Amino acid sequence: MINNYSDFRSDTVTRPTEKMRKAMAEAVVGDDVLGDDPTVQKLEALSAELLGKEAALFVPSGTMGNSIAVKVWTRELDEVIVEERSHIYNMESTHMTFIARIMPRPLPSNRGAMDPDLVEKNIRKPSVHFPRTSLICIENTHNNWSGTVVPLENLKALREIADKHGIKIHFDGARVFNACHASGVSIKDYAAIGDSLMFCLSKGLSAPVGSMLTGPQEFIDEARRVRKALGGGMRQLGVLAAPGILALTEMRERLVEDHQRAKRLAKTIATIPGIELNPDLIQTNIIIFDLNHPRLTIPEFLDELKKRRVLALPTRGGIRFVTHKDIDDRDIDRAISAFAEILESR
Ligand code: TLP
Repeated sequence: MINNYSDFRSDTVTRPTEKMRKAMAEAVVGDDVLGDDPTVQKLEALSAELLGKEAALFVPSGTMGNSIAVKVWTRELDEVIVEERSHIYNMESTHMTFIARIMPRPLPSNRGAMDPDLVEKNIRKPSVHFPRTSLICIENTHNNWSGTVVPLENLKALREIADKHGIKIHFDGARVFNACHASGVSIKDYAAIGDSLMFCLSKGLSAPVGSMLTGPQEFIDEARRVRKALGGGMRQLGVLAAPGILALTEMRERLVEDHQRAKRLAKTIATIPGIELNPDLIQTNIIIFDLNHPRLTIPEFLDELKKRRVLALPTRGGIRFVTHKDIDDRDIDRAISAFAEILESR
């Protein structure tokens, strides 16, 4: 509960823990643009080691991590294969064209899993007429597919195709640790799929700010230059890296609780008339459902929820609820009562 609201809008709303605030106050810092902030170095080394990558870079946001990756892996006149509902394609304010100046090629999928044959068919043959396909972007868990875990077998098949054609893969792993818990796949196995992988510290892991971009040393060296060019070079960054270290070392295990609460919420609201949701599809901490009510639109329903101190967001495909550290069992109960009260009284 935050300020007496049950805030299901996103796991980005999580407040830093008391321990994180203390670590921020006490962080040993240097000047990270000059390369001598020891706390940032520790976080970057820890991230690289955890994922089995050569190096890592602290970036202000997931969006900047993704935009840097696309910029470094591509050249102008290139094309990048993306999944049609992916965050990188739909929700990052066009950085693909604005920063990297490449063309995205969106492909349909089965709940986030792109058909490997279709991906291969969409890799351009060399021709003066065509853009050059240089990158495939994948997302796991998949936000707009209701936090779905994309099967490892599918990702491995995409990796094989990328290798066959000499193409890179960038992995948007904003919530990859949620995927690890739900599937039992190790973080190293997921990281091995991508030439680069970005994960967020500031979502379920509850750090106030920041994401990590990981990959080969040469890629990270170039990524550091692009981060500076985008205005993302930060000075006494250790104050933000310190809670990031706690996010990585202490907050991963508890993500399981978020998944359990999301399942309980989904199972109960799915039985309420007007809610269109298959609760069996909820694997992690994101629930997306549609509203089918004769007298209530989605904005009206969200307003009614707000009156009952429950916050959620409209999204593609309906309404999104996200569980996280600052949602406890009472918040779930409050949301369930609010649903019942609003929908059963009309
Ligand atoms: N997602 C946010 C909003 O942008 C919608 C959210 O509330 O879910 N990749 C994925 C899969 C994401 O879900 C997000 C953020 C990002 C990248 C970007 O991260 P930030 O917000 O740090 O730029």
